[in-house]
Amino acid sequence: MILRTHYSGDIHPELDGQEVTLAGWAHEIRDLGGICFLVLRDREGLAQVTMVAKRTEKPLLESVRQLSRESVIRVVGSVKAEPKAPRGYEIIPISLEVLGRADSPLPLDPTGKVDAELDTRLDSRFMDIRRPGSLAVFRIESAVLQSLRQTFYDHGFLEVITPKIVATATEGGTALFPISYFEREAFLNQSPQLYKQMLMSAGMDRVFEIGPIFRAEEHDTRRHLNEAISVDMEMSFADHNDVMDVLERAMVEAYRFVQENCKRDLDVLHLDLVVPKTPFRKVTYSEALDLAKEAGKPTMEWGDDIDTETERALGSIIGEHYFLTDWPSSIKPYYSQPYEDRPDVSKAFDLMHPSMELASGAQRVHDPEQLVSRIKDQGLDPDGFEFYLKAFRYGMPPHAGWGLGLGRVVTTMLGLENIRDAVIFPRDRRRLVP
Ligand code: AMO
Repeated sequence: MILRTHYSGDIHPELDGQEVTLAGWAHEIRDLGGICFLVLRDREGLAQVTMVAKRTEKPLLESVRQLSRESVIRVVGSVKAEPKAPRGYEIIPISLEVLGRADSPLPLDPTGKVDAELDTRLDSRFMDIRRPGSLAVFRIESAVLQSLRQTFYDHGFLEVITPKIVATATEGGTALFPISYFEREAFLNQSPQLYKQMLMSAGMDRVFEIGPIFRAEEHDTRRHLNEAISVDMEMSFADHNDVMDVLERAMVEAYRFVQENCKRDLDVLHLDLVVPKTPFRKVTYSEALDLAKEAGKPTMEWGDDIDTETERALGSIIGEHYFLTDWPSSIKPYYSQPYEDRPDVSKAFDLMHPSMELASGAQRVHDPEQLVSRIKDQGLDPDGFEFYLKAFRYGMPPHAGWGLGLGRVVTTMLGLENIRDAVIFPRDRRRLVP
């Protein structure tokens, strides 16, 4: 049996006189002697429960007076239109039941009135998410996921789930988490890269996956975590430009969806969301180096990976979402396809927000011999990739794809300081609980 008839947000003054049952947390108790206010909070907001001492049964009034803040309660009462109350109504209680008592003192102030350090908030994340500002972020994240999935379905993609316990690395240069897998060595996957490509050989044509990726990097930055959620896609009979189009569409649709469906959450965050302008500018790697030089950041040479400082300089020059294209083949993974007439440049791209990278992608090498030689060129052993290479030898279509970091999308969309604010239970070098 569902223990409520309404969320606080479903009630309005026109329900005057109707009996309702609310369930939630005792957000605030204000006892003024002659009158006592209990504010009940649920996911959809706050409801004021009003008790005039003279007109309220003693045991009911006593149970409210003894209630500890943040206890879980269920209130049966009647709606009374009251222009002075928040949302224009109050609840005159008939009965109150305590379903879960809260200890005091609380580890954190859930009203959001008292600021707390990020670490303190993360230590008691369950309590932190009771704060409207934190909840709003995760409601918006849910909307972003809903919108991304819808964009994929609208473009004929199938949702897939691939293994997270794997035998090999996929991305050069990023460290792996080893795990003990019976008598063998295994790892947590860095990316669904090899699997989504194999599904192109399987004829699934267009697939997407939203799931965790694990990177054993020791950096402690505002945009890296050791476990991140990657939104991955792979598309057959398509090139890098086609998948950039899907990425641009997915991003813009996500902004629009949040703008239309998360008004209350955006208000809580005092945000006026602006949908990025399209088409996103395409800046080649070489142009980016020139722009950086003009901006007084001449430290990079062609073939170097773009460092954080240059990335920031580019972000402030360009000032909006952009694609960084045509990367040197030597610094993009072996699976990225070099241009036929310029093998030192690859059909790889990143999607950039002015403050950080959001996604990487490429047209892929689909010729097995070329793939083996690219794997060797990058100092890797093709034997370790046999299960993957096999899928290329029996009819692999041309294909392209990308991976987009969900935490970074939400962080940049909402202007958050730290990716940890956009991840419910973040994992970093220091944090393994909660
Ligand atoms: P890449 O390694 O660039 O590409 O990862 C894709 C996107 O995932 C996000 N991301 C992270 N977010 C937070 N913390 C991290 N440690 C972290 N690492 C990655 C970023 C990044 O842009 N296989 C390719 C994708 C492809 O080509 O399809 C890949 O994994 O937003």
